Amino acid sequence: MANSQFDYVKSFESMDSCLPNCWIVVRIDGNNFHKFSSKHNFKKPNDDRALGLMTRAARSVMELFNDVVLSYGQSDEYSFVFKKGTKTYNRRSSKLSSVVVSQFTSSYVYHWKEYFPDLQLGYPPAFDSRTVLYPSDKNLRDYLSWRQADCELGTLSSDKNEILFSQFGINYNNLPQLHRKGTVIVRDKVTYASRNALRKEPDDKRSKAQSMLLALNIDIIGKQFWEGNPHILAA
Ligand code: DGT
Ligand code: MG
Ligand code: MG
Ligand code: MG
Ligand code: MG
Repeated sequence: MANSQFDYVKSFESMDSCLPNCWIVVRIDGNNFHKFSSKHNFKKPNDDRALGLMTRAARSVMELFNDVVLSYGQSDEYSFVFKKGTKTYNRRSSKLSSVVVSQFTSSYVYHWKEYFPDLQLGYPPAFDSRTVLYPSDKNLRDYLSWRQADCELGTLSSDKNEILFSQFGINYNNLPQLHRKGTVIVRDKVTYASRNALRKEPDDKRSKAQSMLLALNIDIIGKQFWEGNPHILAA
């Protein structure tokens, strides 16, 4: 073989498979969105167009990866939870985090015009990503609680609250749930195929097994959400 004398360099690539039987979370976060949000005049502290675009990009990731059982987003970040037993890319950490963030970023740019019809994208945005493993359901729930508490804290933080009170006279308790709770996307048990059958519509290009995606602005810290959706942790 012509290349055999060079083949050995392949062994320098490190194997980075995620530990078996752990929840795999890939979190993406806007790179220097302090600058990006002011360059594009995002409304402070929450811009509904920007949040909508983030959720649109997250949906695109969940359409690509059926093994993502839940995603949670707020501000310039989104976390994607792969089921414990996922075999996607042989659980290779860098492959998972890089394809997730690449799909997310291209989708963010691709759909920009739908959310900002009157504003041209000023420069190409970037997102970072990391893979984190959580061995127990409690660890995973605590992780997601941490992110949602960060959302509430961020919206509540003294200077932002000051702005809200002094400039707009609005109370935190009256803010939309989107701003207070962030967005959780889950898969409904109704699949596209069965919905289409119900509506007597032909199947579209989406895979028959693919479930409907529901974006919710609700509390995921308390047990109500988890008890109402036991299939998520059972995945
Ligand atoms: P990083 O992540 O270390 O590259 O730096 P940043 O600047 O992205 O910092 P980060 O991720 O800790 O904080 C998110 C920034 O994005 C923060 O400056 C506020 C801004 N941002 C996110 N969502 C909105 C929004 O809806 N409206 C406005 N005005 N700003 C937002
Ligand atoms: Mg950061
Ligand atoms: Mg950021
Ligand atoms: Mg952030
Ligand atoms: Mg290749």
